[in-house]
Amino acid sequence: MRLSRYFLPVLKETPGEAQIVSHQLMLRAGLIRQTAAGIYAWLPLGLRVLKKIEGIVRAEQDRAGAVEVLMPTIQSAELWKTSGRYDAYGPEMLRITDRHDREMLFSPTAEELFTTIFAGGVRSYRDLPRILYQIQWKFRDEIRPRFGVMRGREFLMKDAYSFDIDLASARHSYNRMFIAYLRTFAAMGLHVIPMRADTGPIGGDLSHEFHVVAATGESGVFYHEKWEQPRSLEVDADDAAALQAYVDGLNADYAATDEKRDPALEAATGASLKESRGIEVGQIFYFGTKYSAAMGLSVQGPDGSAIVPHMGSYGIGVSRLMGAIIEASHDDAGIIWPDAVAPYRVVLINLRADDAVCTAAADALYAKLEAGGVEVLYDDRDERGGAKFATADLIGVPWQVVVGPKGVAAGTVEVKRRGAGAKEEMGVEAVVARVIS
Ligand code: 5CA
Repeated sequence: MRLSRYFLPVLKETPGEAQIVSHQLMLRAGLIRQTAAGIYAWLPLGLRVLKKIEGIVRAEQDRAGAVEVLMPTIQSAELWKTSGRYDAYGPEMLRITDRHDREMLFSPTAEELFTTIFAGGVRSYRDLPRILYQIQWKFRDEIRPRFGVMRGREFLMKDAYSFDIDLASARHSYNRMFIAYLRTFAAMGLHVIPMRADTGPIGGDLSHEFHVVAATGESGVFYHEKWEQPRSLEVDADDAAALQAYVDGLNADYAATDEKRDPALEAATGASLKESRGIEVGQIFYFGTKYSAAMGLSVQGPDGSAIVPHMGSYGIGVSRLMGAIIEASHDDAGIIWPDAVAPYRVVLINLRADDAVCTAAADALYAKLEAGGVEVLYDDRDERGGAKFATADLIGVPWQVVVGPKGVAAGTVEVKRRGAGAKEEMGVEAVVARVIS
């Protein structure tokens, strides 16, 4: 993509309304714009990152055996009256009246709808277990939307729902999602700690939140210092017993959110206990038959009797993750995207767009990188070098390739890894291999 034809409205000044660095950088780097309190437009660069994050979430859900669907954002109030949550959800639910005075709402989560749709399509215990998921916009009329996409009103969520014949099977589904979550966040370059958590308005008695440790996090978190080391994620998720042992092993090292502090376990953790703040990027719940019973989901068991499936639900804050990744990976000059979620792999800078020879060399390298399947943002604008470097650092693309008149004369370009600092001169032929490696 040529920057001369792109839409990248970067800001020189830090917007006054943004209190935390990720929000400031998302505005400055032209990723998002606020259109109303807690509601954002996704600009081209931000949308690319959102799609990358979504892609990683999707790949790990698919790998865990979950099946993708897409539910509507606008739902009928009837559905929510059936479960009793229409009144219980309170002012966070955005209620809408249509032209026929029918009560509708913008979905803040989707247990009721998934349970109802699933109920309409299964008959027998042989149709279980199943996990369905979607990646869809949600709306919660948060009393205090803040920190940009971290606590928005409209936000993108991956929500999954599991249906199992009994508790043991439901535990296996829960554990599958548990490991899928750890793999998802690791693939984005994030260090995430699973914490024992409260269940809140979703209900149930077993829940974990997944937190990125960051000073700007909204939750207080407490964890064993062992959690500061990365964990091996090698376990066979199809082997229920092995997976349970793996999850039990993780849970043996204390980690809990503020609301779920467990004095006895905490005391046992003793001096090894770390206290910090965390950004909740995901939460998983097991809640038994709460929604299946309410929504009339039952299947025929092996002996012909009716069985009410056990359920869990599993959320990931897809749009919030972008803020969390930036909180975890930036410097004074801007964002440092982990490779897996970077909007482009390379920013190619033509230092002298007014010089025909330099421009011809930069054009040729651009064509070569594109032909090599590399995602390139080509800064072909007629601007000063300093401004181009500042933009490149701000938007945080992992590789910066600089074409200047001196190098062109010598047949070389400059290659720099964002965040690493050191520059390297190399022949044009070597560039593609380097940025792909
Ligand atoms: N039904 C369950 C699981 S699908 C559920 O709604 N869980 S949740 O309430 O924990 O939301 C899932 C994830 O969405 C959270 O972990 C968080 O990362 C993200 N999230 C929740 N509220 C917001 C918000 N206001 N802005 C951005 N992300 C949010």
